[in-house]
Amino acid sequence: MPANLTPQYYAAEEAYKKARTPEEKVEALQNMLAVIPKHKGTEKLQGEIKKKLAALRKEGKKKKSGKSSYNPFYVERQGAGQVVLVGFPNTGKSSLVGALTRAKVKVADYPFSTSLPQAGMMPFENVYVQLVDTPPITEDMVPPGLLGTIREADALLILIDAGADECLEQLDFTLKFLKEKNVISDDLEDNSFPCLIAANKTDMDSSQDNLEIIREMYPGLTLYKISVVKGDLEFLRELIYKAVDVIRIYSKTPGKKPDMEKPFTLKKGGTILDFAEAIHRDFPDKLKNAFVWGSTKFDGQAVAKDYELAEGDIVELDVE
Ligand SMILES: Nc1nc2c(ncn2[C@@H]2O[C@H](COP(=O)(O)OP(=O)(O)O)[C@@H](O)[C@H]2O)c(=O)[nH]1
Ligand SMILES: [Mg+2]
Repeated sequence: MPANLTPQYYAAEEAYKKARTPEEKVEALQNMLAVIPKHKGTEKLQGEIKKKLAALRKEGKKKKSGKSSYNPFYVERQGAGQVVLVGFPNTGKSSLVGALTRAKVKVADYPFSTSLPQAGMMPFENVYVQLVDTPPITEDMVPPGLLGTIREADALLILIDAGADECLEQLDFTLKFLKEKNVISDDLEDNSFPCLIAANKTDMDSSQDNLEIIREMYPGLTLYKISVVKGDLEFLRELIYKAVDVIRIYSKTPGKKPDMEKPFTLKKGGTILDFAEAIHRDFPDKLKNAFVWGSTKFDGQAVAKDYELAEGDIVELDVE
């Protein structure tokens, strides 16, 4: 798919090339991410930019040992992917993160009880997805720093309160904000940045009427109805896992059975080289041969380094 990059993007890329200090580079890369058109054709490029950002941050952290530039809105990625929750006060973000993970989040019936992002790991089958609870947004205030957290995510989960009178306004504003900041594109379905939208508190009586209004105003919008209080959240767990868009790859040591319990996860489209790097950063250079069970025609077939892996593949790497 063509990337169809815009002049704004090329300008941002130019600024990156000119950047000298790590800080300038981080800023330039963030800018590139902000203006890059969000669709399937640029997915790979977006991934590369995120990788560079992560590497720079790692470097920065090592040098400063976390002293001067600690950013509480930066949440280090863990597990198969990172999904950031976004929503108004009291929509149930913390409750949901608490229900899906073992994180000790603060749930309260007063607004702004969450002041900084907080991560928890959500189990799904044999992998974990990182969920990030966040401080709320409102028409009057979006916490400074939150946009950075949002941009770093692999996917977003927008939460609205189906029991609240201003349920529709919550959805309107949240989408408007994310579109204005170029996080999501107008066509929600055609987004390289998966964005789930869920309406919580459907156990409340008022929720039916509120959701009916949303259906009228947003025909065709995929809105998942949940109630953290009632539970039944398994389907959401799966949707969240699917949103991070990864494949699971199982590693096999020569002469041994593969480890089917702890898969490595790669972004969809990941290759043998990406897998090698996921195991150890020296591996890509040391890699001699690779064999695949699963997506290949034959079991244990030798493949090239740019071979694109598929969900469930078992891979044996032969390194120097
Ligand atoms: N009725 C109902 N109340 C809920 C539900 N989920 C959360 N709450 C309540 O809504 C309030 C705000 O929840 P919280 O998770 O702190 O919201 P946050 O501000 O978005 O993090 C708390 O009193 C929760 O107990 C739900 O599904 N139904
Ligand atoms: Mg909260």
